[in-house]
Amino acid sequence: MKIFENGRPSPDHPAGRPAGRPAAVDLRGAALYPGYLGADEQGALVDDLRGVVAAAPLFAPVTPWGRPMSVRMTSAGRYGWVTDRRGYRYADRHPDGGDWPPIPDSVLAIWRDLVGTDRLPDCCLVNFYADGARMGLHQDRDETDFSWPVLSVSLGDDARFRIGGTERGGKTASTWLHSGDVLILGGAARLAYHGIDRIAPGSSTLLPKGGRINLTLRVVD
Ligand SMILES: O=C(O)CCC(=O)C(=O)O
Ligand SMILES: [Mn+2]
Repeated sequence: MKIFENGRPSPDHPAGRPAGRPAAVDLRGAALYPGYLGADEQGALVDDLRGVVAAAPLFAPVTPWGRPMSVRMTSAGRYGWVTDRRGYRYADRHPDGGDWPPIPDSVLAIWRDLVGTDRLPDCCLVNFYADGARMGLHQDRDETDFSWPVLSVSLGDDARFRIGGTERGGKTASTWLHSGDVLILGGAARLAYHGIDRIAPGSSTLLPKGGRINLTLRVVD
């Protein structure tokens, strides 16, 4: 069943009407669920992510052109997304050689709720934004099947999210993502250019030392 029709979640799909949750707002074809996760759910996710980071430590990625990225990252799942001089890719091991830990059930529950149970994500990319970190406009296009959406979860400090169309250099729109917001890039927006301009330090108390965590769930192959 299609998740999106005309750029909006289909009313026949769970993503169109999550039970007892806020409805989606259309953000240039992406579906934004403001305040999707309550405070307790956000706290439980952070606890589970501590376990992920203990098993697969955050690392400092470098672009294929040798530029350090300002976020630190790790992954959970069958694959992790990595970048270094060899390029952007999914890898079945952490750069240190260890296994990626499983995706916590608290994270998978969000996917089940909004995308369904036909297929679960293979990768949960974890990005950590300290003060000053950002992410340039890019497409998520290292996956095999773009009919599966990318589901993104924001935790901690607010972030200025920018989204354009499927061509580089087109018009963009931006909005603040807050802790607990969930965003789905699917349908016509699956290959939309998007990025994070900046975070707002101190805007959330969820993470004791501040900063922002973003999770993106992806079906890889
Ligand atoms: O931090 C975000 O909200 C977006 C992250 C992102 O686009 C990515 O990891 O590909
Ligand atoms: Mn992305």
